Amino acid sequence: MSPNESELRSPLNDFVQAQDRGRDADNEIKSKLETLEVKIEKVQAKVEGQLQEVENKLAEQLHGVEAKLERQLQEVQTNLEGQQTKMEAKLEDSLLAVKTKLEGQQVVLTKMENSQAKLEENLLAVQIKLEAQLQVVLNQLHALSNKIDAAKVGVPQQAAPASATITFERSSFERIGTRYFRIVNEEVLWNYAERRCREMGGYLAFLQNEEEINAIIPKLEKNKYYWLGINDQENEGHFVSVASQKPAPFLKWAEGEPNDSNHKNNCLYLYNGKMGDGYCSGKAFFICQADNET
Ligand SMILES: [Ca+2]
Ligand SMILES: [Ca+2]
Repeated sequence: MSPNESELRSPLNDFVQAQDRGRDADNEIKSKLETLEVKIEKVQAKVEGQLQEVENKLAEQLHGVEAKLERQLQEVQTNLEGQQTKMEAKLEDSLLAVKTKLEGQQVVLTKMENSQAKLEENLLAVQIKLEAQLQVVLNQLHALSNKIDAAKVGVPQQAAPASATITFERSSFERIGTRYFRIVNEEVLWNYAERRCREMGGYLAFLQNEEEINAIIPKLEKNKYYWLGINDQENEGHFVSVASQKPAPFLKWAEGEPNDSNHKNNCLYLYNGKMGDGYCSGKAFFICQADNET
């Protein structure tokens, strides 16, 4: 080997050695890198595992919260429904109680009305009986007076004329205008007034024209209702005279009348010179007439 050669060999060797060393270093780095990679993979797997765990836990908790909320909602709903049912039941009870109470009051009212009607009927019967008795006594007195008169003038006794009763009854009516009337200042139902006039031998009166109204007004009390013998009980709006059974030929309505209030105004009254339809079950004074012309 030439010195040159040996001189050259040394650096070459150095180079080769250096190269070997470099290779070793490379291998080492590579191996370290591989180890690192494995470590990273492990960490990654671990992190992924933990993440999954956290996710699962969260999902579980969420589920739990949802279920709890649903339960609470259900509870609230059940509670509300219960309260509603309770309130409904309570309301129904109260309504029923009120209804029962009202019905009870109605029964009492009906009973009272019935007993009042009965009482009025009894009173009417007694009054009619007394009036009939009075009539008999008056007739006897009248006959007796005739007898006395006949005895006084010395003529033979005559039986009292058959018309004596009528004559007497007529005498209780007064001439107002061209006809005979009797004004009774006693407040009674329309039916009763109608009956009373017939008991007296007349009819519940009707006024034929303006002159008769003008003639009778001074005999009547102001602001008082007087029943007249006209009604539309048979046929609504068709006012018929109870004396003649004919349609009323003359009507002088007050303002707003006739209004058939509540479909129950069927009996005619006179009030301050004008007429109106009133409740037959109301009470008023009344006027009788002796004839049945109208
Ligand atoms: Ca009517
Ligand atoms: Ca009326």
